[in-house]
Amino acid sequence: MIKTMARVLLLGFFSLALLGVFTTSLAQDTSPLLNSSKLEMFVDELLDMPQILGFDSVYGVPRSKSLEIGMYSKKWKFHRDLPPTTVYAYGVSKEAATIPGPTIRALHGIYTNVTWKNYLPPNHILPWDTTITIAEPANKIGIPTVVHLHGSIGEPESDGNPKSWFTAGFKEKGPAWTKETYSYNNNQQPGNLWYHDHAMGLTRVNLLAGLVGAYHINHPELEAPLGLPSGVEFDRTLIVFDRSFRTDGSIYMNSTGDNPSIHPHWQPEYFGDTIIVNGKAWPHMTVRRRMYRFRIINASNARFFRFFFTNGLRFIHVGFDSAYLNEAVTTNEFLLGPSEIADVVVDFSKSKNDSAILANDAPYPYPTGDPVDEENGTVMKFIISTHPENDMGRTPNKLIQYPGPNLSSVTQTRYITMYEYESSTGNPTHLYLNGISFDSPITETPKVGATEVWNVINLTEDNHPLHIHLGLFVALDQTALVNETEFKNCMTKMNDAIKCEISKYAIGKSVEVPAEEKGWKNVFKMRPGYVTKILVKFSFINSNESYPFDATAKPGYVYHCHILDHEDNEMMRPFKLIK
Ligand SMILES: [Cu+2]
Repeated sequence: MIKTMARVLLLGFFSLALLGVFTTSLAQDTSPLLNSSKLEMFVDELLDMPQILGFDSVYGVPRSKSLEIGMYSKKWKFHRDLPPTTVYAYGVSKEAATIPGPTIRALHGIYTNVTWKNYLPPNHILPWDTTITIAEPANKIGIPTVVHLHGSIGEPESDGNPKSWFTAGFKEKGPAWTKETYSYNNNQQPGNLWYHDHAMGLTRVNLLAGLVGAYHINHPELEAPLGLPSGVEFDRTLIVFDRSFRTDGSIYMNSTGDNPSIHPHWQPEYFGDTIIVNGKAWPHMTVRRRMYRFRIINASNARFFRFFFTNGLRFIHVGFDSAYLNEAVTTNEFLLGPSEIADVVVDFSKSKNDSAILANDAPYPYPTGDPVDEENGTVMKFIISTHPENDMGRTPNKLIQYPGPNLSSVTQTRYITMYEYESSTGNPTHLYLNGISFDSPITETPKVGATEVWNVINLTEDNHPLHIHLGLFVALDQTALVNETEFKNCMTKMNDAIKCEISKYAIGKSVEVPAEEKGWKNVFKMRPGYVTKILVKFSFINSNESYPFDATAKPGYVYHCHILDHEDNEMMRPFKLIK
């Protein structure tokens, strides 16, 4: 809701730039803002990121593999007409590093070990705000980083705890530091994951700088019979995010903050006016008149996308986040919050035209913010071959069957309340889960193997995509609060949903979970003014095996809002598994 103010500031800055107050010859941080409408759309071709296998083959037998992936500062061209941008990129070498990073293709049941190496310079390209809790090297030199594999069911030591950060050469380490080489067991269900930075209080700037990449866990015996479009040509990963730039190509982040007397740099939500897919602004892709599979990752800080095709092409959903759906679901549009992953099949043979634009109409902030415009409402263009094809691809109705949510196995019910706090001027100062900071003692201690119900009460005005590490969950229902102000007043005083008689208030309108989001997820979009009931499982969904690691080990796990600006300003809590 603070968006409007940010925009006023931004426009003010831009008009100053037009008046010639700033020129490109000045230092990078004073170059004028780029008006993104000056960039021609669809001039760059969609990139396919480099692929790295997460396993070796010895005489045809798969074996675990050890990878070394670095984080490098380098120049990246986001658009033909934009000067090269300084970014931070993942790659096996500086030359090979890309935005997004390489796609890692792991094999179900085969370990992938990754040594994530920080080669970043002493100082960040974007401003830090030391008034929020951040990873801070003792001598203030070096950029703290730590990699989280989003969607992974893995050991705590390799989970990328926000306080397990390290700087270049592992010189400085955070208080929850574990080890140099992370180990991913890949025993979970096949599906889509992504890796990204997770350093305390710096996640938003480290991702804005480019530290994101895709990771798939493949299970050929289960997936091949589905007959989905496959191979590098027809199975594509699209990593989508928004960015703003200055005319010199540098990434622009409002560095004055909305509440500068409290937080000189932090702002409640970052929004960019240029939409980037696989490292290119509004790219185009030439496709054949047949089916393609797209694994679409929303790697934005705060932007929700409601995707649709301008020519009416539809999406056949086969998975969401890190798991296949039981059955395919066809939609004309769908909403993808920050960090969510849609796995869809698009049949271009159904197109009546020879091009299709993938568009977005989600207001920002979601759901009550500004409407999109031409720039942030356009994602990319598909140019469809006119030659008819005999496409043998299909999308079966039945996909992979996992046991559904079993309420009778629930051993614990928790209430998780989302709060936003404002300054006297009405600007957000910070956000908390359950009214307590990240460093407050742990309150959530699920048992290994347990099934729990979490009732997530959103007392803010924004939709928050809640992400739980390790666990998978099913969204059961979404019920509006009645007399929300009365309930909120009680919660502000008591911070206890039971004492505030939640059952008297959670009786409003019930909103059905969208069909494509009814499967097992690791993120769910929590509606403002609603209680969302989720069933969380701290075990595999694809087998009855127990975790092949000690889930109770240090440094534990976290759950948080995946709007990175919220996560960085304390909308995140640790949790620890117990035996
Ligand atoms: Cu949030």
